[in-house]
Amino acid sequence: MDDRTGKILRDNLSDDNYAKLMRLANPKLHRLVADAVELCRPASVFVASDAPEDIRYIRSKAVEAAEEKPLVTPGHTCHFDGPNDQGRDKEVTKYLLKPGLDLGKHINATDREKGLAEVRGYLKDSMAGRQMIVRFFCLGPTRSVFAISGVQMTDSFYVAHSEDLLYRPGYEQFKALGDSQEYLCVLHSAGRLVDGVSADVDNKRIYIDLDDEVVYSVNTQYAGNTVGFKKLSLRLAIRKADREGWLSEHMLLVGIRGPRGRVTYFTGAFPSGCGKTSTAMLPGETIVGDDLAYLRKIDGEVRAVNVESGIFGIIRDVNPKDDPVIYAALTSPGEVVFSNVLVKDGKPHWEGSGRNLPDEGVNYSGPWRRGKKDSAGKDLPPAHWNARYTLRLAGLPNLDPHLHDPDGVAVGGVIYGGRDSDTWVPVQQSFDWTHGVITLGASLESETTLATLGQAGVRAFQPMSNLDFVSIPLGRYVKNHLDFAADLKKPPLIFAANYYLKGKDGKYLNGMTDKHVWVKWMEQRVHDELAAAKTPTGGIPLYHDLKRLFREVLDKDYTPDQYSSQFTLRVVENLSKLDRIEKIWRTEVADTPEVLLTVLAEQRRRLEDTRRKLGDYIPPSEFAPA
Ligand code: OXD
Ligand code: MN
Repeated sequence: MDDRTGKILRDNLSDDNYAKLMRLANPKLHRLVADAVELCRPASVFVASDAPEDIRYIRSKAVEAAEEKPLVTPGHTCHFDGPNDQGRDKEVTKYLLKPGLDLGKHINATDREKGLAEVRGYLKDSMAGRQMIVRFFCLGPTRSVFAISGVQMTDSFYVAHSEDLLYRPGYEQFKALGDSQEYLCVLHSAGRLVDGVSADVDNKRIYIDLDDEVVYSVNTQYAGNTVGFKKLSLRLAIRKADREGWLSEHMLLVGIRGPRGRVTYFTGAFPSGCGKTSTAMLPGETIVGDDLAYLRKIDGEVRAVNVESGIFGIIRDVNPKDDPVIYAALTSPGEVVFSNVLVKDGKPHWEGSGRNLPDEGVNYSGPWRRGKKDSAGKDLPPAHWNARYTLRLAGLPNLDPHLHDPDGVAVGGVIYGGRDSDTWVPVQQSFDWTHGVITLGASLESETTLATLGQAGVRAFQPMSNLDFVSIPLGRYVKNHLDFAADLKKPPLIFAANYYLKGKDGKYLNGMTDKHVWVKWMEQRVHDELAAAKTPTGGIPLYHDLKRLFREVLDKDYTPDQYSSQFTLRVVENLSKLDRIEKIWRTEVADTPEVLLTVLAEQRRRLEDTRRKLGDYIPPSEFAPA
């Protein structure tokens, strides 16, 4: 350690905390902590090991500092973010790039020197009077080829506590790997607080320095902007995966039970707020993860792990009928942090819970009663659309036994899905890996939700549901997917799901629980047990298979009319979608792989030929089993 670093650390850390840091023999880490101390000037520094007393300390400080308020159910607390800090802020989330580097139009970036000066300017003295917490985590199972270490420095006990629920402890791993590891680093300050809430949200910045692999986040508390190992390190992991030949994805990981006790694993990429967690939590199935997955090829198979070990989920519409397992976890004693819900008499409330909402209480806007308006004069909802819960996977009755398996689980299928009211059928399977990556993954669109700030309900390009986090040129990102499994004897099958298709009357054509039938169909397709009808865009289920599955899975009748309206091929909408997607890949992305345009052109030709023969809207009965 150089003299200057040593002096800063000795002057600012108590003996105990200094010793904990020094046990990690990594000079770069010591410099990073010293730099953060010098920049942010905290009153003290707490270095957290994996010891239960350190974790308990953080949990109790989150309450003592009033960042979380205890609720009546033991273990439950509630945190509020400010009214303008209720979702990921894409506008102010940027990559810092050296001159000459360009990630293309779809990726938000700024000049490195300028950006560093700006964000470090906001971080200067930001922790005055507060404690800086230094925490270590392991992304992916420990002692695994998938594992990546991470260190977070933050002045928010809420952030540090949430991370404890969401990630595997990493101090011991960090110690074991010492100087022989690459790791990710996040520096966060909530900035000036008024009533426990970040006050300077206009100066919110989330900047990702691709050079030093450091993420800076300031003047915000919303976990999507501050819990560094969620979306912030996803961006750095995508670069690492690109260098090393694996994939870092915005994907759930779920085990689906098939006939004769078989379990088949699926990854699923859905944009935020589009059914990802509820797919991972389907009753009777097993959850490995609900948000982030690393995928590697091992011994000729695609294997995947959950980067995390907890859930930061959208609470809206969690009710005993649609999400029984989560609902039970949210209403029983146990460690849960609620955020931006309505609190009345120490109990959390949210929309779509199946219970009546009270007419008054406290929410992110302060005391609330029905009819309260926001600054634009609009009715303030009781709980925010993006209100959340944070909990550990451990303890959930449906937890998959392989969550911490160092080899991960073998992936049988990949699902892409967005919020699409008018184009894709509820479920379809691509013809092969390349066709799936291009026409399903790279062609994904989704209507925006309030998981990010801005207008909801606008159709947006969302390749692999990962556009917000891609940190390499987009063409290269897709090429990595094309190359990844194309050389495997049996690559995972690729499917698309659309839970949000509407009929002519504007009503959803499916119930929330129908997704369970689609994944059961996929499971049997992976094992070649069911036929599919071949349409110009992919394979779709046959009526009699769905009729059986609706009865078996949901104990529901499924009529030929339902099948026909849900699985009618909407040629007009599919062609318009191709126009939009082709235009983007042709004109807005500089390094689009040639094969992507060829495969889209083939899809167009198939759609146009079929349209000439069968018209604009083609019922599924017109398509023969392949
Ligand atoms: C999330 C998100 O919180 O994608 O998972 O916003
Ligand atoms: Mn997500």
